[in-house]
Amino acid sequence: MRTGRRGPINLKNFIGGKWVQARGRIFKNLNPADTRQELDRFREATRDDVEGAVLAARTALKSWTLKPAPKRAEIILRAGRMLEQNKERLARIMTAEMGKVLKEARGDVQEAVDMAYYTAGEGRRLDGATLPSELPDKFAFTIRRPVGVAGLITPWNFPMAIPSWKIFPALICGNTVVLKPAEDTPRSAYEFVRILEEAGLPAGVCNMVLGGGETGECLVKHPGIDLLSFTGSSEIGRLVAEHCGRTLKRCSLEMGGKNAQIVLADADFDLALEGALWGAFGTTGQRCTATSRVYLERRIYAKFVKAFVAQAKKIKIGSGKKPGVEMGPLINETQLERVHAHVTGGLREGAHLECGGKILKTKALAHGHFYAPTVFTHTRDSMKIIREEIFGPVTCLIPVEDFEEALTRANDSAYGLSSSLYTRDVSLAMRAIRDLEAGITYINGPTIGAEVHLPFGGIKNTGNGHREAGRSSLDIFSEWKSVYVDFSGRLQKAQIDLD
Ligand code: UN1
Repeated sequence: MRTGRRGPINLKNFIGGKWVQARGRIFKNLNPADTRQELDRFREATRDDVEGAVLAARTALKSWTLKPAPKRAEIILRAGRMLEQNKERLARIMTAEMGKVLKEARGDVQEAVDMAYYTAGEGRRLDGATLPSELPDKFAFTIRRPVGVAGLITPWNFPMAIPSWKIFPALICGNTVVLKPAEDTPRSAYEFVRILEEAGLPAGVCNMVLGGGETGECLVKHPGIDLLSFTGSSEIGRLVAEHCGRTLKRCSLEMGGKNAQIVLADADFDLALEGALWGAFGTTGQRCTATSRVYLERRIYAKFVKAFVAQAKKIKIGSGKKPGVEMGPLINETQLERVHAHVTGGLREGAHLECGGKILKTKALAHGHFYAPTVFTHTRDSMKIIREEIFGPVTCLIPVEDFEEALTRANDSAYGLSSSLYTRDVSLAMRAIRDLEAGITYINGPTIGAEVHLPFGGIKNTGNGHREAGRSSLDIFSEWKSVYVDFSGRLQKAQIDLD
């Protein structure tokens, strides 16, 4: 993404049901596999543009809230069908602007379809609880109320799936929203919002402002926003949380990961190998759930390193559109430089580079942000490549004596998103399920691959106690109200009238 001066502006903001041009700088949407190809242009939303979007969302709030949830669900269901019907087209758009291989882009769209269908079902549920009262002739129950206007800030690595985790639950609960998608993937967001519009979402219920960090900051700080849901780095997440702490806005954060896969000697070796490769290099390592540490029981360590490195070297790299390509580019130059800086830092700290560690500049790849699959061994736990999120195709293979050591070292992290154990030992699998400090644990599966009907999120620096997707997402986007109905006809005093 660059700023520039000329060219037609084809992407606009969506405010109050209208596509309107923003007033800020011009941004270009470039193909990360070949940056000579400009895909789109848009103007960054300014403070005034954000103001308009929040106002539109606030204006639409009352009637949307009063619309029965099953009716809100009908629109979400229609949007799900349209996403499904357009899956191939949307996946191609996504691959072009984001770089992930087509198969994965289809998966990303599918995740949004799944989320739409799952959430539409909630339209006829959205249940509270009916509870006994301690007093006679008194009824007690709970209902969900919307929070209000939700600001949604989404990243570029899952340009449809992650917006769907936020938009659909927010809408089903009766909130209105302002979406600020990542500036690197504006087109996917544009297509998503257009589908919502065509599915019949009333004007102002979902608004979109395009732009970078400044637009995001305007949204976060706008007093008309009641709730912020953010997915991105822990660094920015902390700033969002600080502001929300001061202003008492609700905020749900989904941030980084430093996910570990443990492989015990009794595991199915080939299965664990395949899982680790997919976890480390799928989406070019640009997943918060990516496998960046692999703890291997010493008995299988050498064999695993040899096989893993051999496979990593064979990964076919190129444009995600090309059949047979297994790994696409990184999203932009900043990320490319960042990943490379992590790798050179690792080398400086004394880690051993088994393969990769370089920006790829062959003739075919010269115009994209391609990085070689990178494997480190001989690391120390204090190294930055072991401690910090890299968000690229870089992983570390680490020998351990046994399960106990693997568990301790896997847990020795500031993050706690995903985790995995490969073993045939049921008791150790149960120990891992209980003791791995993470929001997600896979047994005999890689650290990536979450399904939409289960809670998604993590502990420590990964999150702030909320879970997206699943039923738990409803708790982000609704407030509980407790209701007491007294039909005794007299004043009854809880905790005082004991007989
Ligand atoms: C992310 O890692 O950034 O579990 C989101 C997965 C996907 C979502 C990942 N369903 O890998």
